[in-house]
Amino acid sequence: MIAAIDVDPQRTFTPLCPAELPVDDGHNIAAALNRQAEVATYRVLTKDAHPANAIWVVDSHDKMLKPLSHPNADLTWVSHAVPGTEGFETIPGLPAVTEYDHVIWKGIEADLHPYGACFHDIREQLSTGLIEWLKANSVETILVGGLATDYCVKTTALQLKLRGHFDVWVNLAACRGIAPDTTDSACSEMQRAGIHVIESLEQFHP
Ligand code: VGL
Repeated sequence: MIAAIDVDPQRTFTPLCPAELPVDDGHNIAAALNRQAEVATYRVLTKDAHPANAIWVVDSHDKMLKPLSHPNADLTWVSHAVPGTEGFETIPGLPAVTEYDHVIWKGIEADLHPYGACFHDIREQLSTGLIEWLKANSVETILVGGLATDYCVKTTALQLKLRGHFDVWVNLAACRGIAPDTTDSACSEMQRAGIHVIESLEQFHP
């Protein structure tokens, strides 16, 4: 079986929420995500779901990306993806959340800031159940898209490959990255791990 995973396609990571973590053009991936879901049996949604008072929150963008010495929060970020706010909602053009086969919320506790959707913690001890759900549904091949390529997409794809041992395809047409240099190195890192990084769905040959 094939699963398509929409990684954090939330308004917080788009120019629709400039005070949060806007990724250039992040609001324009819905069509590509919908197309990749058409070739899959299952469609999964993952969402960042953070409390506003999380321990890694700073009050301005220039205080971001500072290292933290906490086992489960490596960097500072401005508040983002708080349930009940616009930033938490999915981008326009995606199906209603109830149309997905499975939905994962991550980073719910104030002292957690995971990037990957397979574990609640960056030490990868506390499963979100995503790998288990995919295996229980006989999924072997996974198409990944979402936001952002260089953080949550990369980490989710690596976890699916290295911890889940799935055949993983990252569809760049359905992703946008925060910065060009970290996006390029994310693609290399994923390829080194045996993940297929493809420009568009035309290159998907499972
Ligand atoms: C993300 C930075 C901080 C992401 C999440 O979804 O890629 N990036 N939190």
